[in-house]
Amino acid sequence: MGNRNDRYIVASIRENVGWIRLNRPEVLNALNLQLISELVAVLTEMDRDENVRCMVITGNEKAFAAGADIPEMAEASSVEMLIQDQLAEWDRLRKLTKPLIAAVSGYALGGGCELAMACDLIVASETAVFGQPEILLGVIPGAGGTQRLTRAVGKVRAMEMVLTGRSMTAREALQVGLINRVVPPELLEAEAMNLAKKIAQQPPVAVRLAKQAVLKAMDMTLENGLDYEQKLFYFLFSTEDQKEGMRAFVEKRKPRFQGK
Ligand code: DAK
Repeated sequence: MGNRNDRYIVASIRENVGWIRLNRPEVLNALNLQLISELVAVLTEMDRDENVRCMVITGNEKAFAAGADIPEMAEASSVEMLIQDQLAEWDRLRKLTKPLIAAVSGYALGGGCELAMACDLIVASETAVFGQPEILLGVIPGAGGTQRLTRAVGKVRAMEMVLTGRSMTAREALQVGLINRVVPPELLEAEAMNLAKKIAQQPPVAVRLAKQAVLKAMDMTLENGLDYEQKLFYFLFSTEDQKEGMRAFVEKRKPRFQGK
């Protein structure tokens, strides 16, 4: 990574894992425009960095992120919101090719919950709280809350959360399939790091295509999705990592993946 001079993001790379901390604790990591733009910039940079195989976004013990910055948007007009086009920044998250893990402790509300759901996996501490309270502010979720939450937990649960603003505990979120696992707060970072390292050890081209294929399952018919998967599967037979992976199995040894 080049030199970065971010105000609200702390980023580092360890053992092929890009670690990104949202760092605006005085307002529970409220996602103002600058924070979002710094976050997207660092993720884009890590996505291109061949030393990075997986990325983790985390916050602090009290908050992953308590949503978009309310004072920043409170007096905005529709036209100002439109021209600002914050969604374009958020949309760049969808273009990332490497797996992204959200490590959530404390509040993941509104845009914070949407950010977690835009990640590929979610690890949470027992203190995590997920919710879409936008209705209480006179609006609705604006960065995927009505769509990703519904796909993750089903219509009736999403409807209740979006219509009443009620949030979910980490245990509930685990039970309904919104998140991957729950751990005590002191183990959150280690758990997220272990999961990230596990992914970082896999053959990167296959990881990239696997991510793409699973995401496509969200918006393709089964027939088109199966077709898409098959093409990617055949393509992987042109990689050295496929040869190495299968030969290593036959030779009863561990594979050494090169990312080719
Ligand atoms: N924005 C700005 N500041 C916030 C904030 C937020 N979302 N959440 C908390 N803070 C600030 C508080 O104002 C307070 O600041 P000071 O008063 O100390 O200066 C500080 O953080 C600590 O908060 P509290 O004193 O309230 O702490 P508590 O423990 O008592 O309560 C809480 C924690 C999370 C229950 C409470 O702070 C809260 O209800 N916060 C608001 C949660 C919320 O409504 N979030 C949804 C925001 S709307 C878009 C994409 C996304 C979005 C919009 C557009 N486009 C693509 C266009 C997303 C919208 C949203 O997320």
